[in-house]
This record gives sequence, C-alpha cells and structure tokens, in this order.
Amino acid sequence: MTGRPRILVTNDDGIESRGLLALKQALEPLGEVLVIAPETNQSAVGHSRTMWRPLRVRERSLADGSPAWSIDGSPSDAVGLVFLGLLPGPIDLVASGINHGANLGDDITYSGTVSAAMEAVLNGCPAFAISHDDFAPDDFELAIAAARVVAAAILARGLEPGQLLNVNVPAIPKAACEGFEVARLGKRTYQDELIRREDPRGVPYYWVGGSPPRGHAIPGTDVDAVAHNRVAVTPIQLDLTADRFLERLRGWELTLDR
Ligand SMILES: [Mn+2]
Repeated sequence: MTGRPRILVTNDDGIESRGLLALKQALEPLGEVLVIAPETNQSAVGHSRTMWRPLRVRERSLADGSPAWSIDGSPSDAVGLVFLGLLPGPIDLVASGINHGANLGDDITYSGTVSAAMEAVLNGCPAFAISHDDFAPDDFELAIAAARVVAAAILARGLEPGQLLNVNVPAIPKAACEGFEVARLGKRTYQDELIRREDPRGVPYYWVGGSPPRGHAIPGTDVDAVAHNRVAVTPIQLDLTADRFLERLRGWELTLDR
C-alpha cells in the first residue's frame, strides 16, 4: 500500500441507510473512502450474485453531500463489480455495515452484510463486517468507534487470506461498553412463523414473520459478548470444511458399486 489506504464501504441495508453513512464517517480519518451500496434493502440475501439480468449503477450523494454509487443488485454484486474494474484503482480494505440489527452466530449464513465482506476476501482483499444490535439505531457513537479501531488494526496488521472479521456492537452508549471480546460464533434459535393470507383475488400468499431470533449466551461466543455489553469480534474463514468430521467421514469408506 502506498499513500493513504483506499477503503470501500458497502452494506446490505441500502444506500440510504444511516449506518452506511456512519461507517463512511468512521473510516474517513483512516484513508480515502469509496461508497457503493444496493439501491434497496437487501438484508438476508446472503452471498447472492445477479447473473440473468443487467445491473444498473447510479451516481448518488449521501446525506452529508459526499458522492457514492448505488447498484440495483446485491451487496456481493456491489463488491464484485468493484473488483472487476467498476471503479479504478486498488482497494486496501472493504468494510460492510453498519448493519441495522446484529449478525451473530448462525445469522452470518443469511447475512448480506457479512457476504459483502466474503466477496472482498474472495478477491484477495482484507475485509470486515460490522453490525449494530438494534434494528432502528439512533446512537452510532460506539459502533463508529469500534469500526475505526478494527479498520486501523486490519490496515496495520493485515488478515490471513480467506479470512475476515465479523464485528457486533451492543445497543448501549459508548460509555457503558466494556470493550472488545474476541469471540467465536454462537447459536441462534429462529422464531419464524409462516403467515398465510389471501390476496385481493383470493389467491393465497405467504410471508415469513414472527419474533426476532433468540441467542444462546454461551460464554466465549459473540452472542454472550454482546449480551454482556462487549463488542464481539469474530474471525471468520471461508473454508467451511468440517475438520472434526473429516477423519470420521473417511472411515465411512464410501465406494461405488462395481
Ligand atoms: Mn441488513
């Protein structure tokens, strides 16, 4: 890296999200910040890519007047297109968030926020995702401070290839926070309910509702860290191989019929 780092900021909540602006403002002291985000809310789209229709990119301005781009695709489309040359020049770090709502434990398998960081890692670029444990946050002071610390640490130390950091910030004032905890992924229990209704023509449709997911506060996990007023930082790897199962699976001695 020569000169000021170039940091790409994105999210899954969309270009108009307050959390996106907060993340951009958090990282501005660290380098040149470029912003590209989905035009609309893409929460829980996971690592989807748009393949069967064209993508439109529009020049926008954020609420502070700074330039940005929106894309009518997913968070991974946004990041992927940048690394395919949409924007000129190298990117030293990708930051995704600040998501409205935590991405703890099993959530990361759904998360567009985390998937945007995964897309960066697939392109060989260090990345982190950051989420606020509040679906309608109005206080970003703690999340901004945490984002700046994590970004500076990654820029200074680098990350291993194939790895990213997932950061979750409790919904408390900065003064009440007890610092960072390096934590592993925890467990979620989802409380989804299938809502069946009828449209004006009497045809049934379905919508998943229900209460927000519960988390299991097992010590050492991200769920527990956030529940105890700490900022959870979790290293994530894209290699999903279940190492502990690998040897036992070899013992199955799977063979094709002859
Ligand atoms: Mn979201």
